[in-house]
Amino acid sequence: MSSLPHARSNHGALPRPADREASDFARDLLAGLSARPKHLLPKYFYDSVGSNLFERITELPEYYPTRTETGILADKAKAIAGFIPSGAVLVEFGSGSSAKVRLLLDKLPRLRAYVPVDISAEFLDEEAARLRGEFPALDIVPVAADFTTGFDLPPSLREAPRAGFFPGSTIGNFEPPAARDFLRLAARILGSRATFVVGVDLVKDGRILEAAYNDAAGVTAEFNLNILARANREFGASFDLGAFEHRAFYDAERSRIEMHLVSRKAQNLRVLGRSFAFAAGESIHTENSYKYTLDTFSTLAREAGWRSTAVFQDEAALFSVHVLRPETFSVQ
Ligand code: SAH
Ligand code: AVI
Repeated sequence: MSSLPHARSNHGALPRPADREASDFARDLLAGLSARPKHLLPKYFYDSVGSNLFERITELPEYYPTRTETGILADKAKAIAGFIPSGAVLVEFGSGSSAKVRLLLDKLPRLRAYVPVDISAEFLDEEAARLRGEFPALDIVPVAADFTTGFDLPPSLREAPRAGFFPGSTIGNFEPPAARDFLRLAARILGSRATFVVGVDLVKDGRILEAAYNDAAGVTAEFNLNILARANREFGASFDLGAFEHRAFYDAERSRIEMHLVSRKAQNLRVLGRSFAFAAGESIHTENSYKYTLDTFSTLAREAGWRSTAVFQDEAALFSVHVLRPETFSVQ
């Protein structure tokens, strides 16, 4: 596993995560715009602007996942917390505003530490500072990292038992093979006696799904377009945001929402010294959001070495929260 620096005050030879992130974005942007079909990785939505836009999405009436998962966690917090041993380090993958973990923290007074991991470094720091104000006795150790590449826990925390939290159905933004790879990596990070709590959005009527990704207020469109706005901000790219249209639709066969940015006209653009041609109607595929059933997710987890030991869902079966344990876990 490669290791990433945890501190953002790194004055040594290694690039700071923010610098590394910017150069990864440049490389992947050029590769994605050169590919056919054009595509970008959804992790690049999340600079500070993107993280704030995502927070607005979570409040939209059409975007049921956040309030539904929050409802499940609020109802089942005690039962879920019961799987996490006292003295554990709780690692959250893609923590964003750390809103949902508060429900678990309230029930876990004896945690060794909370480690929010997120690629959106500035937003992560702000949210960690806010959380410290609310949980002054808790050791909060933010790690700015890409959770797909692995990271080390600070040495002082390496001996404690570990639990993972991965809410929001961010697992759905991976292709299924990449989701398996991520789950295997999480197993290595969390160890053989881990508990891993994963929020997974469920397959449902396509109309509910399409409404969730095509909100009337246009916030999801702004979130999608932010990936181009970010390239303009960071690299002086020349994307005219008005010349691209947000499109999101459900592919029932693949059980996924696809998000695209569709060029409204034929256009040529310069990005980092290179020129890219777009035909009218040509799209950049920016995100997939896979939806699972309880069984398809349990199977995926099993293929990555995890067993779903408990699963909770809301009454309308919109969303699920799985409690995973390593297949080899045995109660001692
Ligand atoms: N967990 C929150 C936020 C979900 S949004 C919730 O349930 O509401 C997805 C979060 O994952 C964002 O905060 C984003 O910055 C982070 N993220 C996305 N890809 C990532 C990656 N590869 N590595 C680390 N963080 C990532
Ligand atoms: C973070 N992730 C699970 C969100 C999702 O629903 O796939 C991102 C998102 N994209 C559009 N709206 C929200």
